[in-house]
Amino acid sequence: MIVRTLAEILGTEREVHAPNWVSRRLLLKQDGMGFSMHETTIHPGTETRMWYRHHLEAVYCVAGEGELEVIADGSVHPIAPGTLYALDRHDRHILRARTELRLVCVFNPPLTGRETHDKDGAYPIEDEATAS
Ligand code: 9YT
Repeated sequence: MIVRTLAEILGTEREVHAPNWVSRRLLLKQDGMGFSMHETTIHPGTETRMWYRHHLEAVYCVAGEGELEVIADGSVHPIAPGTLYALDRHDRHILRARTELRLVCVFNPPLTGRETHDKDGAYPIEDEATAS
């Protein structure tokens, strides 16, 4: 059984900062669940372009206001508490935070720890990460 709190993660290796966000990685590959689970805070006024080529991600908003643009069709969806989006087609997308967004994010396959976005807004798969 794993019991863990956000407070335990703050300031540790499981807290990863990027220019537009900070990700607290509650569950990682090494925890053996088959997925990783993070609490991600997106900074207000930011726009983040992402394309998780190697991962599926589901995102559930618990606080804040923003919007999600799907590049393929140009559709724009409001993001607010209670809204989930799932990138089931590795969709290229842009996330805009009007206010600070607090999101619960799940990745399959699980992240291993310190990943941050590459130039395309992707995370590497493990083989790429260990090769570089
Ligand atoms: C919504 C999103 O993907 N934000 C980027 C950070 C990512 N969720 C993470 O690593 O926690």
